[in-house]
Amino acid sequence: MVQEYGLFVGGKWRKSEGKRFETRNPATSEILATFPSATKAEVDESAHVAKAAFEKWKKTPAPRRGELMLEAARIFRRKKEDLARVVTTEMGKVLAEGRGDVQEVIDFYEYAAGEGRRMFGETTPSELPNKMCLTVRMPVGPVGLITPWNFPMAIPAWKSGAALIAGCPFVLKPSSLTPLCAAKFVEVLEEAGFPPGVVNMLTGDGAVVGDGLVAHPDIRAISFTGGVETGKHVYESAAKKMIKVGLELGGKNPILAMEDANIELLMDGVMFGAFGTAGQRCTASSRLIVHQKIYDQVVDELVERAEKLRVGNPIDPKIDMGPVASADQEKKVLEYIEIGKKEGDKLLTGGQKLKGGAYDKGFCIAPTVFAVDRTKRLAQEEIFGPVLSVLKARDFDDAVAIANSVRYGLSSSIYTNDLRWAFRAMNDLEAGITYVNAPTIGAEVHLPFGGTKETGPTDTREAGTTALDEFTYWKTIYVDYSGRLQRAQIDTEKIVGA
Ligand code: UN1
Repeated sequence: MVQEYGLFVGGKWRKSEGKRFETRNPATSEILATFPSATKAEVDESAHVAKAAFEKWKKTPAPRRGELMLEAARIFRRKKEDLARVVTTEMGKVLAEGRGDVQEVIDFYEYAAGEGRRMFGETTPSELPNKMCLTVRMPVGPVGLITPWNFPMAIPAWKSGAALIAGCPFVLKPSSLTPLCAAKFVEVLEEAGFPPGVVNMLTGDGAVVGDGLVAHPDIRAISFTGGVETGKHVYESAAKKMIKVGLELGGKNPILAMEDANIELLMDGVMFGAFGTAGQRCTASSRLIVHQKIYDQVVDELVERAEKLRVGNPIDPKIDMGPVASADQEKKVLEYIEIGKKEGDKLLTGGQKLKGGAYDKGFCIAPTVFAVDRTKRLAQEEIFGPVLSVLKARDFDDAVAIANSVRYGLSSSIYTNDLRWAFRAMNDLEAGITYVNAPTIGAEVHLPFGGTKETGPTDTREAGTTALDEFTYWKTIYVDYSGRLQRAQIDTEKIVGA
């Protein structure tokens, strides 16, 4: 019996008037559960419910909000293994990475809970006597969270954790490829005991639920992670309504390999960065920019390593890389492989869908490496699959020029033991994140996560204390306890006691 889920609105799972859709295991095609496509009326209702809940939630002291989040973190910890299996089964990343996804939820909820006892503002002297000035963060109101399928629990946790501690009820709209992960996530929040209406989840079409939330007058901020084209659309619609919008829109993240790099370390990093989560990360290492002096050696080792990766059902602990997430995703990646071939890029290994036996039921693509020229589409466009483009650089400056030649700017990395190159890279790479001697993935929850250029035009940052900026505005407060009218900029001669 396939489980049929409803919508989570106002603290209850409820039926929907909308059509149902299935979610499947991308390794086996097995149907895992069915979900409703919420209707416009249901979007309206959830926004109203969130708005009603806002009045109480914003008045709940932030440390109390944090206690509920700590309770949720405890439940996530207890259920970690089961939840990790849901991530692996529905999304297709290997189990170790599924566990990582859930661990990121625990880490961020614990971290954000603590923010309830900090959430620091500033106090500063007034220019007038017997007057004080301070700044406090205020919650913007109910918010909409639109999340992708590649980190199906971690990204909802980053967004919801920041919203909750800030005092904002939310309506989560998860990707239609991973609604089961989102439902399991919401079930934990339900068990933790958040007040009705603070946590809401609607599954369904982007055009109805996503657009509906962005446009709804009660929704006061949107946080979106996904592709650039959808991100532009969200940005435009949010601008029409003049609300806050946080965007995290992908990358074409480079690893720079300098001539003195530790090759063994580099190879370990490239394998994890490029082929972990089958390359389906905004932070995937999708370009390897190699100094000409070590280029041939690096390419040989890369091909050897890529060919050793065991691809298959990610629930099997012997497997290194799972399938891509869906038939559409597979089609898109295979199209890019064809584009590479047509544009004359040199296919070094992989380049095809894996077929035969169990492979015929899933969407496995061989780990693929192309030698690519810097202007080609495979060197410029985000593929979101197990396809790595290798580029040859003349020297450090050339490597940086290649790295910065794309429209994205999320993560970046350099492998070198020379301090000069390491520090210059930290300055010169146009990206929200730079790693030294580590691949482009590995973000920790207490540091800001986000990018520049088309990755993050709103300059918002998830995780870290910066996460609060997405869901709060600053209020500046002046308290005059002098008992008389004091005029800033005008009463300049007044001195205490005068
Ligand atoms: C993403 O790539 O979509 O280390 C998010 C990282 C992860 C999060 C990645 N924790 O970069």
